[in-house]
Amino acid sequence: MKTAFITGITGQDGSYLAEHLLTQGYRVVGMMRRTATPSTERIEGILDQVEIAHGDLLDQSSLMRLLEEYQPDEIYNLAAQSFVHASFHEPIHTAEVTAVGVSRLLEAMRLVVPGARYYQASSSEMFGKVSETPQKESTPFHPRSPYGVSKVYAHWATVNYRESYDLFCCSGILFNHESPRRGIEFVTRKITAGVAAIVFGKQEGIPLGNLDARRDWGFAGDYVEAMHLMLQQDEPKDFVVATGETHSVRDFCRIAFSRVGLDYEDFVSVDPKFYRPAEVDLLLGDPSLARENLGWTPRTSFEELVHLMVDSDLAHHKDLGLQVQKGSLPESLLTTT
Ligand code: NAP
Ligand code: G4F
Repeated sequence: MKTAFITGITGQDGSYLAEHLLTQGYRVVGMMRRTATPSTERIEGILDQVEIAHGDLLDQSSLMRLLEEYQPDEIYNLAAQSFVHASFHEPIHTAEVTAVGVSRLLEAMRLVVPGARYYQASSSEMFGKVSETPQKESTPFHPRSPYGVSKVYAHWATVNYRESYDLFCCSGILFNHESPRRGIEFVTRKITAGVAAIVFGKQEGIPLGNLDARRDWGFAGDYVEAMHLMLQQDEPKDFVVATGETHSVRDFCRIAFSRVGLDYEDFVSVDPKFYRPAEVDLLLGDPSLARENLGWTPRTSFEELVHLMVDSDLAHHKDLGLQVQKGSLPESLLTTT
């Protein structure tokens, strides 16, 4: 039985990856940092099947101790301060966790378990002000936020450990991926949770920032499979993971509201406080290499993703016993279970 060590197991991707690796027969160890209120909501269903280990990317000794104790075959580094907007307000903390934290973990791996395989959660935010479209593995980086800058550092640190010490280190350059488990501050979930709250009379409207930003949005459940596949190859390599389609925030709003028979223009307003000092206007990935080398393709379309998220947020409100005040529930939610 192989042992996988996942940092960020309490996050969106960590929860899906843990579930996927359990189905593949792995022993799964998830690293969690100490917080006043434990954030295990996303892994409630698998808590009895995974081992939780306490550590922090800010603390070198905890990383060394955990790798020594669990001797993982595969390390998935998903932990980060991952919210771009917050990185403008907390640039130093973001750099400490999202950038230097990666050096801490790579160094722990080099010293303690050099034979392990390492996955780094790189990001399409590294392309930032894009110099070509679509973006592929060779597209130059031009990050536009402290988060993006930190991810570029982390990406090159991963490449450097591969080249310097011959370690099996890979980066997945993942474009935006979402799910019903997406954090509420990210735009997709903010919209779908807002739609549900409006339908059930809990909210009047949704204030957003730049509606014209375009992203290549996929489903997180599909993307974690690519992470695992990268560590099963003969040679370590970096891969873009994306759908190859781009849509605007406005498109997302239109589909989300039409799912409940409403027009987004009646509910969405623009509030400059959600604008960023520097924006990433357009992301569109070319996943050809992942398709050819890993046999990976996304299975969930953009429209299916939006519906999946809206339906999940509606179901949550319905389960609370609330009554529909505006619009209508989709057919799938009309039957009582
Ligand atoms: P997420 O939901 O924000 O999860 C981040 C995880 O990191 C949480 O488990 C969090 O723990 C943990 N964490 C934060 N600071 C830590 C620290 N100092 N020590 C240990 N753990 C810490 O992010 P996600 O969407 O799952 O993304 C996973 C990774 O992929 C991140 O590195 C992100 O930057 C990257 N990425 C995401 C996307 C995307 O579209 N989702 C795209 C490209 C790359 P708490 O629960 O305690 O906060
Ligand atoms: O949902 P977002 O906050 O995601 P963003 O900035 O693209 O970052 C996400 O994807 C990256 C991969 O490219 C990850 F590396 C990163 O960790 C994270 O998961 O914003 C998406 C777009 C932006 O252009 C933003 O300006 O939506 C625009 N937007 C418009 N109104 C908004 C809002 N974003 C947020 N969060 N909130 C708004 O009200």
